[in-house]
Amino acid sequence: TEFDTVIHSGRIATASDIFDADIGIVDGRIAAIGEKIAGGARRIDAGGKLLVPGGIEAHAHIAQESSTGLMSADDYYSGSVSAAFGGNSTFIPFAAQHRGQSIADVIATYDGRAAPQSVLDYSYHLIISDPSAAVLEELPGVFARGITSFKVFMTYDLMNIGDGGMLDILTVAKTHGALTMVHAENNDMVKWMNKRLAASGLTAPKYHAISRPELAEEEAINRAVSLAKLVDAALFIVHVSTAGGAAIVQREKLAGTKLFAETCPQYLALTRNDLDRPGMEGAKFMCSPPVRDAATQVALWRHVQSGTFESVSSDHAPYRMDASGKFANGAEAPYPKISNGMPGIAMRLPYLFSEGVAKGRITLQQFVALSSTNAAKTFGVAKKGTIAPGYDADIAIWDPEARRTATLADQHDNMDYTPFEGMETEGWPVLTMNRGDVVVENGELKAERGRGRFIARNPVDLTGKPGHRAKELDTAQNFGAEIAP
Ligand code: DUC
Ligand code: ZN
Ligand code: ZN
Ligand code: ZN
Repeated sequence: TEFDTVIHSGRIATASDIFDADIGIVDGRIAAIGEKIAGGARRIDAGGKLLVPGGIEAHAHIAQESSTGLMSADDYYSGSVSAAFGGNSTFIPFAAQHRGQSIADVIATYDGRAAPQSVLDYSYHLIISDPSAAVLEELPGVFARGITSFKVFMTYDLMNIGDGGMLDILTVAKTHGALTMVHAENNDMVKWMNKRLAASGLTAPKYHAISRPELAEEEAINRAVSLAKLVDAALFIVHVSTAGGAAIVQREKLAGTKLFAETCPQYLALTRNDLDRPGMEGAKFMCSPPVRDAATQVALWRHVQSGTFESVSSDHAPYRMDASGKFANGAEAPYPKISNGMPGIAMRLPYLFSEGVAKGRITLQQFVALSSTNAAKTFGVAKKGTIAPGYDADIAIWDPEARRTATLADQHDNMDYTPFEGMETEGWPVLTMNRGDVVVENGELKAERGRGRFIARNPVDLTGKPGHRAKELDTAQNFGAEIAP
């Protein structure tokens, strides 16, 4: 075989194995893995470093308007570049429907934003804020295009679709093998807290953390799981931030529920004390659900270790500390009017490697599973997520010994801060490859704007998740009556 590229002298790590071998690449695919591979138009010396599947970032807000119309700071160029510097080969941001928009228009809009700009392969999860009959009728066309996951909200007045709307979405998703992702926070509990805090004149950024109680997440996760179980549909809980919420996920997985979940570095690394800074600086650490406390961090790490979460995702939601972002409603805005979200797409993997692998909390194989392999499986990304013949050459070379201090410059995003500023990390991606193309090498961008391709995804794989229809929807237990699916 004539290889386009051979990566030699590296140590390959997958979700199952660690072994020393060379990789031969032809036409963007891994063509051979062997002890010594000769040839290659280009030979890349890995110098004994780690070769892992490039990260698959399954949760990022890129070129997305919030429900109030505010555009995120990163577009598909800066967002994909930042992801690549952080060791990711592929990402799956959201295409967001706002009320009244047709889904076809939403997808066309995001195609226009992504295709000319992305340096990495990409797909979208479709956010649905308005599950009208017309919208539900559009969904089969969305699956046909390989967009096989949705996100819905249980919170925010302009986004939440109510329990009935969720049942409609879950039912359509089930019919087509799609996965419904949910932002689980009880909207009325948050609004009630906001009212009480406002009545007491408590409007500083730190009160954002108080306004979204842990119980609001726990209640909503419980409810979301119950809705999914009624119709026996698959559900993915995004950005789990509480020990109680994670415990529900763990319990339901044990019971065979068709359930998946993620947490994010901010919930493992930051606490509500980070919001308690002079002036408005705490706004840097405002995201929803909010960061919690030290005990939560310990509990969430246990769940990362023991398999409650498929993935650790960034939830990159970049808003600058100025009128274009956090302070669109004024420099002194009360916390409910400060834009919600924090950046972190380039820090996800260095953080997880450093605090996870280097500190001995997780194995290297778990790192690969949590950063890439599980996202590929959960979201139906074929031919990515591992290093094996026939798979895309989506590979990151990691120097496990590199020590760095997190800086804004290292993020390569379009932000004016990083919430991880000053964090010491051990382990760093020195080269990122996507479909055989070197995208980032030794701190330099090597790829062209727009080289990334849209990835059509497969239906959700529910192997090992038996589930069960609620008895009232089970024909045999329902006086023999068929109820429309
Ligand atoms: N949900 C997210 O997933 N990200 C940012 C803010 C939010 O509400
Ligand atoms: Zn809009
Ligand atoms: Zn969310
Ligand atoms: Zn998000």
